[in-house]
Amino acid sequence: MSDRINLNVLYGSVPDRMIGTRGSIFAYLNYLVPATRKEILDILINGLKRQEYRGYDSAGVGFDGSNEGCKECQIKLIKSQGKVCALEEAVKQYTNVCKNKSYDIHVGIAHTRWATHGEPNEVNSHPQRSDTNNEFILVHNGIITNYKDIKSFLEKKGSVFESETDTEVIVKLIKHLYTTHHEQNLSFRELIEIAIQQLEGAFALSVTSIHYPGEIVVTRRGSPLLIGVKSQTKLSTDHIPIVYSKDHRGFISSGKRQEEDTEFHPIGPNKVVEYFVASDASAVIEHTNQVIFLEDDDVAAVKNGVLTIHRVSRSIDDSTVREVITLKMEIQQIMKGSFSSFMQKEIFEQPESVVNTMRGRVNFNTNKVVLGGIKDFMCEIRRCRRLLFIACGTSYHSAIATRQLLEELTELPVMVELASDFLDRNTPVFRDDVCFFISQSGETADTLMALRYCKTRGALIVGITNVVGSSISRDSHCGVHVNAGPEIGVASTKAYTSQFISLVLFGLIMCEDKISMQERRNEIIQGLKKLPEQIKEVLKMDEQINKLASELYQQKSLLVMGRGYNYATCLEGALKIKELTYMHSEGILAGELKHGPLALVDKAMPVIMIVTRDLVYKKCVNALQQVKARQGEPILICNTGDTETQSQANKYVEVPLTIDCLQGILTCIPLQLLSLHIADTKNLDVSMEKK
Ligand code: UD2
Ligand code: MG
Repeated sequence: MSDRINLNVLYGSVPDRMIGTRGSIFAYLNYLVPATRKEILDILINGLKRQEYRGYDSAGVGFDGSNEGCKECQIKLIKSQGKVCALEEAVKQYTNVCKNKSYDIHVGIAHTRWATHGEPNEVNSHPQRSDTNNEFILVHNGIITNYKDIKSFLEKKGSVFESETDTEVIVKLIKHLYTTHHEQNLSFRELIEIAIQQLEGAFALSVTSIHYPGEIVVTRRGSPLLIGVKSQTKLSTDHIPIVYSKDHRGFISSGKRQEEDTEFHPIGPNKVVEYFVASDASAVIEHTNQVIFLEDDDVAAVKNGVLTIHRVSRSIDDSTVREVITLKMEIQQIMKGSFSSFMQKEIFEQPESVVNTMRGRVNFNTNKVVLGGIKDFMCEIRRCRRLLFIACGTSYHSAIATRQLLEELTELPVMVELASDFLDRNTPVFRDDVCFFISQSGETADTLMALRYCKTRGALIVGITNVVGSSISRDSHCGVHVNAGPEIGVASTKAYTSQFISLVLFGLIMCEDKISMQERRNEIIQGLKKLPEQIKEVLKMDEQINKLASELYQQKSLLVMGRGYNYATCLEGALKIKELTYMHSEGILAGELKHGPLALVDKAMPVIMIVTRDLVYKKCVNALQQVKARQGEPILICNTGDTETQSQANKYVEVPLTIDCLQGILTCIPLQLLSLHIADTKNLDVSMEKK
């Protein structure tokens, strides 16, 4: 363990991962849109519910709590441990008084917290406050790494802390700066800009204050945050210009006030408007599809109903506007919508989910790949002696699918292990090993146990997970969130393709400095770029695959054969079929055919063979001949327009040709669809959801 820390000191600072806050933020500001207290609180609570999948263990809201004849509690905080419905209950108790009180202008903020520093109790929940009058309140996701320094500074100035969180230092710092800069009459936004310049680490913040009624300031660095805009009048532009504080006024705390830049803004003053701030778009989509994704260090402020986005200073590659994006995504993204099951929905989401995996990580113009979650650890990873990939089920298949490529690109020994077997064997693990743990949920018990086993032996632990805040994500030293979006269907589909791509991206980073590999690297990156369109092509085969399913559903058994890069597809396809249709199915390495499995093949045995145009094509055709020699009638998964191969079988499904190492992403989708349709045809319920 101490060695690990030393390495980190040598190779760049690594933030203390064990503190900070995950969970989600939701805020609502209505401007000249009258809303009752009850309506406002319903919107806030619902915003939290939409983001529950992000994981949390306590929740809270802050809103105007003043009641008729009672001035003292202008901002009211209600917080509770446990689920959002517990908070909802607490809110109901409170709003029995004056629940119909109506506001033309109101700001409310809400939060779910995943306790990583300080227990999940009410005091540690957000909003955190500056003082017992709740003058400033704030919700935060992320980690403030220098909170101890700020805390001792503030304690010297007389602040008294009530929680164990790093978050409380931010809000107390804001109050401190408000007091010390009082004569400068700072705007709310200027105040927050000064405060965040003192912060190190990662954050997404939403702040409100009794000193700035009807205003909100939100900002981020390293944690996601977006703003939804809902206005009756059409927005006059689709972008919001960024205002650079230094361009305009020399230096931020010069004291000279600048008029708010209303002339830049699509929503003029005194127009009716509502703003929704959230960590995830799924929370705002039911209110509006006009969304602005904030970038790191953007400071967005709403004052008099006008939204402006500021940056303290300009760097060279900064874009000067933030687009107002019209989300195509409907609430269907969180709800099943017209799909018959979540699994079907998730299969059809893959053109988008693979983009989300690559978003912000792959630059297709410069062929540069960045994985923010492991970049600080790359030196250590490059120096390792061996890479281990440990997982179960589908996640294991994603490692099988990329093993050959990872061996090629990293030139390191690569081991791919099933977690249970790995533990059974007491496999030796060393300090100079790098161990990857792949899991959609991040909670897979065997994988988690293997993680702990490797961690105690001093290896570097890297997570590849879909669920932010999951156990594997938290217990790993670093990692990659595959960002496939919530996967609710029990049978993993889009998480698989996203894990696959995440591992490919890792391989691409490992070889970025190897001159001899540049051509290959660039070819793969350009292949990735085309994938979403190609996945759409594969999904068009749905009807044809449905027909195949109706021919196969009464069979007892189904074999799936292939080799090379498509071997993982055979294993994954067979697993999907078993899992969903209760049919026996086996993924067979075509190279092993003559060592036994061929005995299973006869006229009656359905066989699916994957034969795509790569380096093992000839060998696959050879296996195809062997199957046919035994009266087998294989169904092929082959490349679009490959008539030579297609002529060898009566039935085939076409998938577009891509780079060899990515072909498995396209060949696995017909098998996802096939298993779904067989299950449907057999009237089996695939709709059970993950719990
Ligand atoms: C982060 C933000 C993303 C966006 C982006 C902008 C999160 C969760 N991600 O994405 O929303 O703002 O920055 O550049 O806020 N980690 C583990 N184990 C795992 C997976 C992840 O420890 O299994 C860690 C990882 O080392 C990193 C953090 O979690 O510290 C976030 O990982 P990521 O893959 O989401 O990071 P990134 O930079 O792509
Ligand atoms: Mg982690």
